[in-house]
Formats: sequence, C-alpha cells, structure tokens
Amino acid sequence: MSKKFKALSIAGSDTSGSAGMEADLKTFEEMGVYGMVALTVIVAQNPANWAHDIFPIDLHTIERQIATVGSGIGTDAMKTGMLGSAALVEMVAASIQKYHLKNIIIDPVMVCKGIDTIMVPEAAAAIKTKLVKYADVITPNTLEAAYLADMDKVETVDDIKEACQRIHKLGAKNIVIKSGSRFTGGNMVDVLFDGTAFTIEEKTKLDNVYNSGAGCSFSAAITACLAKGLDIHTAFKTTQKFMQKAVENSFKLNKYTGSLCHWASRQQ
Ligand code: PXL
Repeated sequence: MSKKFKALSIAGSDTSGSAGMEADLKTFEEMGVYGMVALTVIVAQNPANWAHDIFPIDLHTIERQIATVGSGIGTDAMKTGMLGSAALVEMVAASIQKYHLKNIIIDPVMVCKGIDTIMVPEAAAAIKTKLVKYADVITPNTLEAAYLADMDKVETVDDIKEACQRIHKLGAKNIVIKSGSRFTGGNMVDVLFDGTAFTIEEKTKLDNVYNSGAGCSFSAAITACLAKGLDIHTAFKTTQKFMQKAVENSFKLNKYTGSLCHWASRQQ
C-alpha cells in the first residue's frame, strides 16, 4: 500500500462549513492527505445579519489536542488558521519546537470575508513577533500582508512584492500572497516569493463566485502538497489548479455567503 501522508490543522470551526478547519479538512481529503485537527474556536454566524460570533476553546484543551498529534501520532505538515489570542499563538510556537514539527504553514488569519479590520489585535501582534519566524510558508491576504509588512496598503503587484520581501525579513522562508477579491486591478495575481525569486500567476477575476474560505483552502492545499513531499514551486502550481476548479464551481449557501466546491477536481 502507498504511504499515507498526514497533516494537522490548528484552526477554528466555521459552522457554515466554507472556511476554517472545515475548509482545511475538505481540502486535505481531496488532495489525498489524512487530516487531523486541534480546534481553537467555534465561529457561529448570526442568521439575521451573518455577524460572526467567536466562541474560544480553552487553552488547555487546545494544548491537549496538539499533544495528541504532536506526541501521539506525528504529522508530515501542519497549518494554522484562526488562533484568537496571544497566549494561544505563543503556545503554538512552543509546540512547534517541543514536537519538532516540520513543514509549517502559517495562515495568519486576522480578518474574515466582509470584516476588514484586524479582529484580535493582540493575537495579530503575537503572530508577527512569535510565529512568522517558524513559517516554511506563510499565506497572508493583502490586508494581513500589509499588517505584517508594516505597510499602509497592499494594492498592486509592486506592493505585494515589497510586502513579500519585508515578511521574508521576519523569518518566513516562503511567502505566498493572493491578491484576492480585494485587489483593485481587473485581474488577480497569486505571488510566491521563495527568498530569492518571485513566481507570479495572473488570473482573470471571476464574477459571481462564492469564495468564502478561499484563503483557508488555498493554504490547506499548500499544506497537503508539502505533506506529500512536494517542493514549494510544485505545491504552488498544484494549488492553483485545485483552487481554479473549486472557485469556478462555487455555490450559494444563503443570501450572505456561499462556498467553494472542494470536490470539483474529482468530477469528470
Ligand atoms: O476565512 C477566515 C476564517 C478562518 N477561520 C474561521 C472562520 C473564518 C471566516 O469566517 O470562520 C473559523
């Protein structure tokens, strides 16, 4: 039997199923990687206005979950998602060292779709000073990139390149920034900076897509690729293909949101 690769997601649950650890697990599964979780928060949406309410899991419980995998099973790669407090960010950083975790993908979740201000400033600050340096790959969106890079805004390809170089100086080995739906240009770009060279993939902006959870899924796809032993450039390319299909086939859940179709690559 072929080797089974495993990945851990330290992330929050999105009850609506499109983002967070639900997106991570769906993506891992589609990419043939066994998913494991340490649940950090539960996000429930208010049906009346889709405001996101965050219910944190206590730190000790999260520590126990990470120990289950770190010490009890082992993993080929791990990613972080919504962390929610500075204490948790510090505990995750300590766990990476304690369990000698490898292939670390940091998705520095600081904002959610429709929420453009940093949700938990103390957690964001801790990510920047305590966690970024462990990242084999970091996958900020343009708002998170601006925060990490100390820039007023990241709106153009040149801004993205500048942000990549600044975040590399914080210690992250590879930086992937997706211009995403907030980009001002007609097209969208995904940029990979490996510390030496930039790889830039330009894509047409698709209208009427439901892309909640696109950031989580993108980062999870890179995690799955690294778990399988792919290099970052192949992981980046493989992730583009997976995301293109998932976004093209996205679907509506209600008047506020919709989801990527994670299984689109499987259909003929
Ligand atoms: O997409 C960011 C995100 C990450 N994690 C969880 C979320 C969201 C956005 O809703 O709910 C748990």
